Parts: sequence; C-alpha cells; structure tokens
Amino acid sequence: MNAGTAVAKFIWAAFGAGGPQRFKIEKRPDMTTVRLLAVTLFAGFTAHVASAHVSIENDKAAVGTSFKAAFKIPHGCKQSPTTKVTVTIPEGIIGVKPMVKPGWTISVTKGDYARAYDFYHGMKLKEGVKEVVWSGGSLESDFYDEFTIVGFVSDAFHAGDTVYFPTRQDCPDGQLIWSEVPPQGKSAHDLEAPAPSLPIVAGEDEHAHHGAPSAGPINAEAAWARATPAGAAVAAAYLTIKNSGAVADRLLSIEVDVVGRAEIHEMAKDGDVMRMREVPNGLDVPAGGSVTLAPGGLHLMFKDLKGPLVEGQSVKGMLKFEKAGSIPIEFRIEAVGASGPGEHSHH
Ligand SMILES: [Cu+2]
Repeated sequence: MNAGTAVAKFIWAAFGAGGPQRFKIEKRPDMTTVRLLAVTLFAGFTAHVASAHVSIENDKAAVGTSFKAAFKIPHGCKQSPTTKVTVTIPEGIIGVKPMVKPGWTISVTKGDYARAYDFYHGMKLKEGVKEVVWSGGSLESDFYDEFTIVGFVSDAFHAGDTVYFPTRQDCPDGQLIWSEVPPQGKSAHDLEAPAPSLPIVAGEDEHAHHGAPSAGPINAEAAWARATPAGAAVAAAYLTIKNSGAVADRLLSIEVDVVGRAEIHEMAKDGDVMRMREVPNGLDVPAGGSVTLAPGGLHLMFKDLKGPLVEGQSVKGMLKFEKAGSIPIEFRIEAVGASGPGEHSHH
C-alpha cells in the first residue's frame, strides 16, 4: 500500500460514512492539515478531490446484464446542502429501479422507450423509468452520500461505449448540473461538469455457463436432479438462487417439462424423524444473498413424472419469482447416486 492509498483510506473512513451512522464534524481540519494531506496524495487522486465531480461507484457494466450504479455526491452547491438529486436514465438503459433510501422520498418518471428491448430470454421491455428523483433529505456539503439504482444494459450498447447519466443537484441556495458529455473520441477529463458515466464492456455469453440464466438481479445456478428408475413418479431437484439486487425476492412456483407438478420442500423434524413438507408461501431470496437447495435440506419435489429423468440429459423449466418474474432454468440430470451437480465423466 503506498502513502496515497493509505491517506485515501483514511479520508474514506473519516468522510465516507453515509446513511444511518451519519455524524457531525464538530471541528473542521485547519487548512495546514488539509494541505499536508493533499501533498501526500498521488497526483490523480488530488485532482479528483479538487474537482470532485458527481461520479458512479461502479467501474463498468456489461451488455445484456444488470448493473448497480451508486451516484456519489461529493459536496453541495458551494456550502448549501443538497436537498434533491435528479438522475436522467439514458435511452437503452432499461428496467431501472431506484434503491430505497431512508430519509429521502423517491419518485420516478416512466415513459415509452424508443423501441422494445430484450430484457431476458423471451421478455421485451417497451417502457420503464426515464428519470429518478430523490428529494426531502438534506445532505450537508461537508458530507458525502450515494444514491443508487439498479438497471439493465440493453443491446443498444456495445463494448467500448460509455453511458452518460445527466444528473442535477438542487440546493436551497443554488443548483449543480452535471450533464456535459465529451465529444466523440475525447476524454471527459477537461470538462467542467461532466455527466456521471459508466463504461460498457462485452457481455458474458450466458450459454457459456450452462444452467446460469440471468434475469436482472436473480440468478439460478447449478440446477440438477438425480436420474430416476423407470416408473418412478417423483424426483428431487436442487439449485442455487442468487439475488444480487437491493430488494428481497421470492420464488413462488416452478414449472418443468415432463413434470406434472413441482413443489418447494423443506426438511422439518416430526418427533425424532426428519420429514419433508411443502414450504407454504414460497421461498425467500434475501437482497444481496442466496439460497441453496441441496440434498438433505431444501429441495424441489417433482411429482407426477411423465417419464424417467435420464442421466446426461436435461429438463427445461421456468422459475416464477414475485418480482423478477419468470426465469428459464435447465436441470441437468446426474447419476442416481450423485450428491451434487458435476461432470458426467466423473461418475
Ligand atoms: Cu420433498
């Protein structure tokens, strides 16, 4: 760690506290201290602090995937506190939702997109959020805070593009407008008030990771089931569901080819015996968390099988979530004795 990084971390610790642990600076550091700190910093960071534009925490987003962008507000309008933040969502950024922010009222303006965009397999979005406004709070100029959205990069963008989000800060005593976009091929470095930007990189090919379809913040991975003997009517199936979003979601139901009915089961103690029973109200997937269904615990129960599950094949289905909607899924069929998803050559 060089000195610059160490000081940067110190500044982060001292001034980076947003949200509930907000504190008041009782005494401002005198200018000598500030100058001493400044000369210790490496040049790039000094320049950044000196200009302190509104910027985005993430360093990139990929085509065809969801992203989270935290707009960092480094100061007020001179000394006047920020009481309103307005972020314009550019065309081609779809499925936007602002993250709830205690102490602030959030409003969104929705409208039609220029065209319908693929959101995820089989689903198109024609309209959505075009502008997000946080208001009713007061962010002192001496403090720093972040205003967060989640969204999805449509195929309107390509690797190498940069997306700009014009942003406005309103204060009782003034206004700051961050809307400048550099001319084609030029950097934003010399702009007075650049719009916060997000570089776009190539999307991962979802099909490269089999069984990992993506729909916004919800990802279902490593879906598998054991092969069944001929004539079997039921089978258990397993997978991991990850939620990278800021809000909890819930798996409500499952539909699978060749399966009459699919239920979500948990294991529960009945006296001294572990028995399985249906989870009554769906399966919660916490914000920023995951749920793993694995042998011995939570599982999907496939009932009324219309045919055997054959090792090496796969069965397709659809997971239905309360918020994320329908997500396609493919269960790989493993050996009768398998204890987890894996390569068939291992059995
Ligand atoms: Cu069961």
